[in-house]
Amino acid sequence: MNRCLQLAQLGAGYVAPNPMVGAVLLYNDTIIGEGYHQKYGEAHAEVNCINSVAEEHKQLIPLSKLYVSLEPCAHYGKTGPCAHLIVQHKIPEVVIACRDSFEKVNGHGVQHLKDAGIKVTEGVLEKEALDLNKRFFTFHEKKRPYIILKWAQTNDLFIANTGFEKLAISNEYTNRFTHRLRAEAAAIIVGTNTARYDNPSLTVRNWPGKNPLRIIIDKQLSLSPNLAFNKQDISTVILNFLREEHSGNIQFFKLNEKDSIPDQLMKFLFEKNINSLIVEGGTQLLQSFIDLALWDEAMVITNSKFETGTGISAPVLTEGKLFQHFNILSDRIEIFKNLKQ
Ligand code: AOF
Ligand code: ZN
Repeated sequence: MNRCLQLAQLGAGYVAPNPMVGAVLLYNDTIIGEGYHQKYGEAHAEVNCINSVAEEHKQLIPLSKLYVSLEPCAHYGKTGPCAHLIVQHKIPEVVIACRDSFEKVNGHGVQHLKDAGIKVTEGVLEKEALDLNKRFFTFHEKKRPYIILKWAQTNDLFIANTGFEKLAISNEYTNRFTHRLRAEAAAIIVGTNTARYDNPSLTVRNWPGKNPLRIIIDKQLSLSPNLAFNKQDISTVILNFLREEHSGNIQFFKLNEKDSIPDQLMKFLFEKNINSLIVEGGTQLLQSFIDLALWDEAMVITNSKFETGTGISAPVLTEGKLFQHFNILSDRIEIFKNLKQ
């Protein structure tokens, strides 16, 4: 199952909104096939695993055990049902890490296998498998994307200078790490001041992978057309009070004035099948998510060798359990999880 999880991760950044899934076929103690879900809309892990078995080993398939990091699907989506494929290949035993909470699959995959007389074992490395696909599970179970808050702060807890000028706080190695986080996210959002003064591109540059959908809050459409986000050919959505337009690279989503912006945003992202969101700043936007307890994970980067004495204060996390921490040179990276979610 560890090998399944390793394989699954090779799909990171390429399969969303689908989950990352890995599968391994074992004859006695020898792996005779392995595969993973490589790209959204293409073959599932089980299909690639079975197809990888060498010609001379094909007769061993009905004598082998299939390990898969997610319950095999039972529905006709962009591909056929994996549970049916397993039955057709007469695989006698299947070991699964966790169930698929997508409502068309949830439990039906396991039931289909059991009905065909296949021995099914569930829950092997379940915690790890649930964590690997935290974005997918949150989306299906909470009907909203997995939300990661991310910011970098000086050792004296500022995120920008008083005049909002750009502050390079984290080092280039940390930036590779955060760009990897971007490559694995479906969308990224910043507030108006951050777009205006920090002028971020919000692209993936220091790591291979796809750019997330960029979302900018600009209620009165007051941001300059010369800002970086207006200049590239990358899907972008401007949340605003004035205009609705759904064609081209830069689209406009009109907010209403009565519901909260985070609530409207969650609904919009769910409808667009966006299963993860990074909130990158500034303080005001981050704090509004914190105050609503509307977040799953927070990545806080503190450069211990950098102090400004004054500036725009960093957000303050009121809840959250420290889940992981490590240093990259003088940057301390802390990852908190919101246990209230
Ligand atoms: C599996 N193995 O490798 C994956 C599964 O549109 P489709 O046909 O690609 O189906 C997508 C759904 O299938 C997705 O929402 C999830 O429930 C499941 N993903 N299932 O058996 C896989 N990626
Ligand atoms: Zn499948």
